[in-house]
This record gives sequence, C-alpha cells and structure tokens, in this order.
Amino acid sequence: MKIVSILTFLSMVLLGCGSETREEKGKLGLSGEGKARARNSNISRAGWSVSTVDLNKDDKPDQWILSKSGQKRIERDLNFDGKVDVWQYPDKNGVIGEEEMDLDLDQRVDLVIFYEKGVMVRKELSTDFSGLFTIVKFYDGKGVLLRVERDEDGDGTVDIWDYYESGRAVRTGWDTTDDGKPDTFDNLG
Ligand SMILES: [Ca+2]
Ligand SMILES: [Ca+2]
Ligand SMILES: [Ca+2]
Ligand SMILES: [Ca+2]
Repeated sequence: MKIVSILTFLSMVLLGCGSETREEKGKLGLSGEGKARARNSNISRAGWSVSTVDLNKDDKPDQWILSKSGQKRIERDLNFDGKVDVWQYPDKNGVIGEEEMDLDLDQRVDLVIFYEKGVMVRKELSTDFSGLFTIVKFYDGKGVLLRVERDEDGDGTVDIWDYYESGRAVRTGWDTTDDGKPDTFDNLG
C-alpha cells in the first residue's frame, strides 16, 4: 500500500461516521493533552510484551500488539514503510476506545478518534500537522455530525462553533467576548 492509498483510507476515516456527550465549553477537547501526542518521543515499547503480525507477507512486521499488566495497545503500519502510523487503544474486551493517526507520516499524531462502545463520538484534528489540535468534531450515536468546534487562532480555546442538524450546518456561533463561550450567532439557511 502506497501513500496514496493510506491517504484514501484516512480520508475515508475523516469523512466517516459516530454520539456526543461532551459539554460545550471553551476548551478544545485536546488542549493540554494535545502536547502529549507527539508519539515519536514518548511512546516506548520498553516493558511491554510485543507480538507482531505481517499482513502483507513481506517478512516485515506491520502490526504490533503490545500488552502490559492488562493494558493493550495495537500499533499499525498502514503503508508498510516500517513506521507506525496508527495507534489503537482497546479496552479489556478488545473494543477500541481511542485511535491515533499520523496522517502526513512524520511520526507525529494529527488525528485522534474517540469511540464509545465501538461507535465514533469525537474526532480531534491538527489541520496543519503541527500537533496543535484546532478542530474537534462531535457525532451522535449513529455517525451524524452534531457540532464542530474550531480554535482559529490556535491559543487552545474555541472561537467558532458550527452546529449541525441532520448532517447539515444550521448555525454558527462566535466568541467575541473572549470568555470561551459563543455569544454571537448566525442562523444558516
Ligand atoms: Ca509486512
Ligand atoms: Ca508507516
Ligand atoms: Ca503527522
Ligand atoms: Ca482560540
């Protein structure tokens, strides 16, 4: 699988489906946490027992299953270049609760997807691949987009809220008073 196909796969993921429970507030989902997402420096396999899988039969591992005292992590190399692009965190039943992806293949996470009971509920995206997560998307239990929160100036607080109904944008809110809450609204259509 070449880069083209990984991008196709990832754009499918981006367009893909998910419920929303998070309370509306000024802070983006990943602020604070976002800094810890640069996986090249802080994901070590030391202390984990690792088993490998070779999915494309080129005699090189492309999937790693790590376990340590009841914890599990799955690492995947989707484009078979030897470097991990996707980190998955299953619960004790094997259901993925969180998935991290490196979209531009620089070993830094750009997209995090959160699942509840196997259904996607939230996506957090670093649009400039800097590791700074400026867009958070919320979904209902069926994969329909409910709301997008955007941090336009990259200071870690939301500036623009886009509200959706039946997957269609119906309202936009802005924070003009800098208190982390929308105060000015524009109804669309
Ligand atoms: Ca392989
Ligand atoms: Ca790779
Ligand atoms: Ca990246
Ligand atoms: Ca902001």
